[in-house]
Amino acid sequence: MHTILSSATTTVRIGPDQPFAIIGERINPTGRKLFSQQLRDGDLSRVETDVAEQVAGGAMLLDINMGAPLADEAALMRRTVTMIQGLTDLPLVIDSSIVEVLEAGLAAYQGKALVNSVTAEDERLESILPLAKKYGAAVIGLPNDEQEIPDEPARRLELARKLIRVATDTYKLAIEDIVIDPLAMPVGADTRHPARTLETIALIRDEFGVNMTLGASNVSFGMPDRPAITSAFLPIAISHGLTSAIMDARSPQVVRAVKAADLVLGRDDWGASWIAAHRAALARGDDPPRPPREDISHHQAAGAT
Ligand code: THG
Repeated sequence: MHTILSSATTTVRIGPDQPFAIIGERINPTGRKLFSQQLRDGDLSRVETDVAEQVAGGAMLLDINMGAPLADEAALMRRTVTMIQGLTDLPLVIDSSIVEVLEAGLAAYQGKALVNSVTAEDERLESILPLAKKYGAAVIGLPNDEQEIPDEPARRLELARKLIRVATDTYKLAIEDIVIDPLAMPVGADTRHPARTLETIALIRDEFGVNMTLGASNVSFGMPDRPAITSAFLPIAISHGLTSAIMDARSPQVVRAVKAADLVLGRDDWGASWIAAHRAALARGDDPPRPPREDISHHQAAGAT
């Protein structure tokens, strides 16, 4: 099953037999005081850097969220989508909890976008799925009811089932255009959260085989050394059936973990991408991804005694 997204010029295919789709999370004011203030002032200058850094890091799509408190989110979404489409050919994910903002983004967008997101609540399904249909977009479905996120994987599966049924039967979306978010929550809030997400991923893969995405940085939120946690979580999630993630594409550690997962799960024929990335890093003069020399001599010294 392939979810095909595009900009005016570039197509990205998401699927279990494809390289894992890295969606850059960074164009989002959550937790960024200065960026929030800039957005309230209508200043989009920071977006240019955020696009460049994520493209350089390996983003294959970009999530765009303009949810700064007290800002004109619809106007910002319209301007930002237009501006980013002049900076990069990567397809975009239009991220908002406000229907009018999603529509503003979709109206400005050239290509086939991914709408982020719709929940399993009737009123949300009724307002957002027709929009996705009207603009020929794909949509991320969150298996939560009311404002509650169910703990039980079986309940999340039930809500995913409802989402998929309503989207395909009532609104005639193609099942390929539905991407389910199994819901990733901070391990720091409850260490059982990641296991619930992983179990949900496996259940959804087994019943529907649809593409899935999640907010990978949510998992490590509030914890020290976030990249190490995300780098452990993502490859496990990928082996359970996750096919994309909204993640920090600027983190070499997290991006490498995903690329290594592609390699060992047979999604990088001959290791061609892995080796090409290594050669490109050498050509740029990047530090080689090896342990520091002191560690090596320490082990050698230990072995010698
Ligand atoms: N599912 C779906 N969409 C989503 C999420 C999800 N969109 C939003 C979010 N969750 C994913 N995006 C982010 C973006 C940033 C961070 C986490 C998730 C983040 N930012 C730093 C922080 O808040 O600490 C920023 C710190 C800084 O730069 O100063 O962690 O789950 N479908």
